[in-house]
This record gives sequence, C-alpha cells and structure tokens, in this order.
Amino acid sequence: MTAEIIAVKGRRVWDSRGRPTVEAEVHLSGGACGRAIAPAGASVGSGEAVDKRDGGRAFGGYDVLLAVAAVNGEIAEALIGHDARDQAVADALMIACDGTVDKSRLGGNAMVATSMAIAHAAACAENMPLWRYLAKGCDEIFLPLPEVQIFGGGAHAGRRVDVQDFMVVAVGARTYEQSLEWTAEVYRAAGTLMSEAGLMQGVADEGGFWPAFGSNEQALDFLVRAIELAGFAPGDEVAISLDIAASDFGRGGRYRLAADDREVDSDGLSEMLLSWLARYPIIAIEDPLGEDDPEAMARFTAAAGEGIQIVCDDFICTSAGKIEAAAAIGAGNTALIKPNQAGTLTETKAALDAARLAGWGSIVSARSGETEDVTIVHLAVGWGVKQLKVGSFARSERMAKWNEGLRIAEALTQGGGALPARQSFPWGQRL
Ligand code: 2PG
Ligand code: MG
Repeated sequence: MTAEIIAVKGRRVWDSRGRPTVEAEVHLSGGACGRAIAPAGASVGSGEAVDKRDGGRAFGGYDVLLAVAAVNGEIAEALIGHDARDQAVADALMIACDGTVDKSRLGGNAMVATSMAIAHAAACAENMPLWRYLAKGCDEIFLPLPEVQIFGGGAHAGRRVDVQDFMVVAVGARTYEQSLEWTAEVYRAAGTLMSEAGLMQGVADEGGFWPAFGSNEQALDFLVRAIELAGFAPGDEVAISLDIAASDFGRGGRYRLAADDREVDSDGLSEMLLSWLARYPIIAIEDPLGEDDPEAMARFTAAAGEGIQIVCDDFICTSAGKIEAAAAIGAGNTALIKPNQAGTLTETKAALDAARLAGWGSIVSARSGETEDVTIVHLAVGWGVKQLKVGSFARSERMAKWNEGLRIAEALTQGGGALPARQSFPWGQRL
C-alpha cells in the first residue's frame, strides 16, 4: 500500500480534566489513516516541549484552537507529499517548520499528536497494529510491567500530601494479566481501609484515592497494609514505587513538606527518603529531588545503591541530551519516557536509546491529563520498554491503556503474553 501523506487534520477534543486538547488525523494515499491525541501534564518539567494554549478567558486560557490551526495549516503543508513510514523525516520537517527550541511556536501538543498519528497511519498502511509495526525485527516481545497509582498526592490531589504518586508494582506476577488482577485487589483493599478509617475523599487526577492522610508516611503505612489485606507479600509479590515530584515543592535546595509541617534542605530530604527505602518495600523512586538539584540527585543515587530504580522525570524531560548529562554525573538510573515532553516520536525514541546506551532502565509514562488514546501502550511494547506507568486502576482514560495491554497480550498469546522472567527485573539489577 502506498503511504504518502495526502491530508493532515487537526481538531479540538477534551481530556480527562475537562480541558481542550489536540487530536490529529493523518490520511495516506493508499487509504490508510491514523489518529492520536496529545496528553498534558500538571507537574511539568521546565525542559518540556511547550503546549500551545490560546490564553484569554475561555477554559481558563487552556484552549487549543491555535494549535489545532497549526495542524490544519503549517504542519499539514509541511507534511503533505511525504512518506509516513519515514517518521524521522516527517518529524524533522515539523521541527524545522516550528523553528523554536521548545516547540512553542506550533505547539508541542500539535506536534506530538501529529507525530503519533503519522506512526499509526504508517502501521495501518502495513496492515499492522502500531506495536507490531514498531517491533518489526525484534526477536522477543514483552508486555510491560505496570506501575499503578493507589494514592494520588501533590499537584494531582490539591497537595493533600506532598508525594505525588504512591504506586504499586506487582513484581511477583507471572503475566501482564495477573499483574492487573493483583493490582485490582490492592486498589480495592486500599479503598476499604481508607473508608474504614474515614480518610477517603474521592479520587485524584489519575484515579488513585484522594487521601486525607496526616503525613506522607501514613500513606506508606496504608499502602503496606493494603498490599497485606489483599493477600500479597509486600516487596516479594507487590512492591511500592513513589513519584516524589520534588520540583513541585522545592527550589534551590530547600523543600517544604507541608503534610509533615517541615522544611528540609537537599540532604534532609535525601535522608528522609533513604529512611523510607530502609523501612518500606520500595523498589523505585522518581524525582526524589528537584530538577535544579543535580548534585544532590547524584549523591542520592549513589546512597540508594544498585537495587533501587532512581527514576528521572522532570529531571530529564525525555531528552537524549539531558539523559546523557544526568548519566555522566550519576544522577538517576532510569528514564521516564513521555512522548509529549519530547514533542515528536523520533525525539522520544532518541531519549530511549540514550537511556539504553547509558545502561539506564526506562519506563513509558502517561500524563495526568489523558484521554482514550492508547498510543503509549503500543510504544512500550513495540520499543521493548519493560515498564509502563499510566496512573491508577480506575477511570476510563487509565483503564483504556491497561485494557489495550490485554488485547496485545492476547494477540501475543502464542508467545504467552508473559512478563519477562522474574529474575530479569531491576530490583537488584537494572532494566
Ligand atoms: C508524572 C506524571 C504522571 P504529570 O509526574 O510522572 O504521574 O504527572 O503528567 O502531571 O507530569
Ligand atoms: Mg513524575
């Protein structure tokens, strides 16, 4: 089937926070078509591709009519006539057309939606789902291990607690499906415990419970109890992963822990987190220090030791260059990979390749503002990324992704849909 881009269409749709976002649709000469929607973050790193928002009064300034116009206008003009299967060329054309370092002229939202739609269209032209198209030539295809939020905090829950994501990882599960089953039981158990304790205040931005905890540690205690109540061994079967998102409550090496009513410096925050690592079954910790605190991040990575994933998000913003710089000083050992931080799939893949070259692990991640779009699941499987972070185990913008993984697992049933062998996981080693 021929795969020349003949039309690119943008439209305004709505995300899980009720904000406008950009959907792009790409049509090819042979009749194939691909569609994708840009997500949006709440805790946004300063190095991210910038979303184009209209400003003004409508929808709090979050409207995207200008970004949609960019897709329908300049982006379409730049892309029409090019082969969708050459993703790198298509992305380079958009980057050149935008002409800014941070993609602010056309908009990171306009560009990432288009970039992902091109990939879907190219896969469609080859009669394949995107994951299989991207995995062409790979010997082994894995389902990623889910990292699932149970309690939301930070910018996702009115700063009720400082830590942004209290997550679980079903490290003992044998299959993707089983990891979801175990997570569902822990999520239910956590809800029961919180209701009984009178601490339930609904759900946060990503579907995790909105907690009324009095301290950050209380959330950790409840998480361990929830794992136990669900019938699992904390650590061995179901472990804890945290996104501290420290840039949201600290600058210049000073951090204000409002839930604990304490202000600490970089060493104080590191000590507190190291004591959590010693006392709780934590296997991964994301953005433990602020994005402007790289030396402290390097010290923390060294102090935490080999067995812990130190995940960089705001710190590296899915940038190959930033990952290389962080790896050079030993700040972190795992990259969070978010396509809309980079702005195009080519740059996202370059960040993943830089992480691999540095010996880092990687986790493909959704944003707090999401939609029914499931592209990230295809990227994780197709690019062989062994972990996936999507938010909680509730609300359809999250479940759409987990459920897409089940469909892919079914398609792979001949290959088992199995997770990589238990021993190959990073607790003690790196992915
Ligand atoms: C993060 C993400 C997802 P946001 O910080 O990792 O939890 O949040 O999309 O708000 O940046
Ligand atoms: Mg994060």
